[in-house]
Amino acid sequence: MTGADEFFTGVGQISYAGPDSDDPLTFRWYDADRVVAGKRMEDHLRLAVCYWHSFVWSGSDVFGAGTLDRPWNAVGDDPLGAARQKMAAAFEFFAKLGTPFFCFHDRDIAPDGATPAETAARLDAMVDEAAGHMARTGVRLLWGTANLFSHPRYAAGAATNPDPEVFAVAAAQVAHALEATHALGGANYVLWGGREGYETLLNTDLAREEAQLARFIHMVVEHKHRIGFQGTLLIEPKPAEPTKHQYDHDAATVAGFLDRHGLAGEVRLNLEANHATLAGHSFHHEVATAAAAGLLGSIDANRGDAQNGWDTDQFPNSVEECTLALYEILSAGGFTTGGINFDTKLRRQSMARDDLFHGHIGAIDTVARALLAAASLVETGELARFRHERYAGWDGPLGARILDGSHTLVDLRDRVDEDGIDPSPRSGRQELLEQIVSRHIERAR
Ligand code: XUL
Ligand code: CO
Repeated sequence: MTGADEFFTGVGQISYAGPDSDDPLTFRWYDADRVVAGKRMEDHLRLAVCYWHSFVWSGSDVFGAGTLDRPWNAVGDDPLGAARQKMAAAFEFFAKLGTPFFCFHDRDIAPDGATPAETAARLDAMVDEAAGHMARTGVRLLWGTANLFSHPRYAAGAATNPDPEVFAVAAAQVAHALEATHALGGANYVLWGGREGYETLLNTDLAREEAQLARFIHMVVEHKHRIGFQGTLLIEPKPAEPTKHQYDHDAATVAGFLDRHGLAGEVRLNLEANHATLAGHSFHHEVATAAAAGLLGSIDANRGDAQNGWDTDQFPNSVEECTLALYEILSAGGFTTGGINFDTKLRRQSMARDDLFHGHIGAIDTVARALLAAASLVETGELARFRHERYAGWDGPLGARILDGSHTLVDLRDRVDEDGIDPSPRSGRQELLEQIVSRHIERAR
């Protein structure tokens, strides 16, 4: 792409140049075609760029106006023309970066119209536009979603709103966004409960709101099957922000919700690193919890700021944090429909257009290096072997009889008395295991 319609002038195709490269516009670790543990790096990581932070956000915050150089955001009196311009910029970026996927909210790609019919027509027009760009560039859709949190009607939630008419509008919006995702061959559809929560319990009926949310998700499941969408439905947990309390608090909370409402098997999880830390967990904890519950779906990679208590959505830069998450993902068999979406935004002072490249390249190299370390941890089996041996007693006759229900408390009392069972504590070896992880990170090449 050259000429007047090129937005990222001065940046060409980003390519792999190896760990010794000093050029910030090259990959040092991400080598898409390199085979790691039996699969191409690109197919393991399934990287996606998010539309909203990268192309919609102007750099505004609660204290000030937009700062970022984003010429495609100049709307003028032609909102659909501006949306097309923004999409051209987005696909130029995806193609130059070489990431195989992108993710979007309905309102990211098509602005609200004056009437529901105009809003729907705009989305349809922009879905057609996206299909053209996707065919031209080969970029695919990791997931689509609906923005059920920006419009004032959703101030008190969408599905959990006290007004059933708001529920109805949200349902109509999700039906359309799911169809748009299906039309674009999306691999997943995400439900992030933006304002499904409360500001104060004084005006909130928790039991009703949970029942409404469950009904909503059932309707989405039903619509998915009706239209033949083959992708995975994913709920994205977050504990708070924008609401004081969000119902999809963390992986364990959503797992309980899905079980209570007969939704297990229909919905999995999209886990975001910064949401994990806001919930008081490590990202490792959230990924391992989802894997243990069989709910691993996809990842929103980013990082928070240890000194700030809000969702800063910074680009990930900790190889260790990403190695631990990827270790759990690889141990669970790797991504199926999921992948790694960079739900990341620049700092407000990173105003230049090419800063978008710097942020993404650094993040991509971080997860690529983490993949090498995680794959080598899986391959040598050091952690798995230790864990296996730690629980070996449960594969013996005593453990088996406890778990299969044949031993009662009284049986166990008798056995302890008669056999003189007197176990001695064994080391959990945490520091040794931490050394193993460090060694694999240091040697990953
Ligand atoms: C908000 C967030 C969203 C979802 C999609 O914290 O992570 O961008 O990923 O709605
Ligand atoms: Co997210």
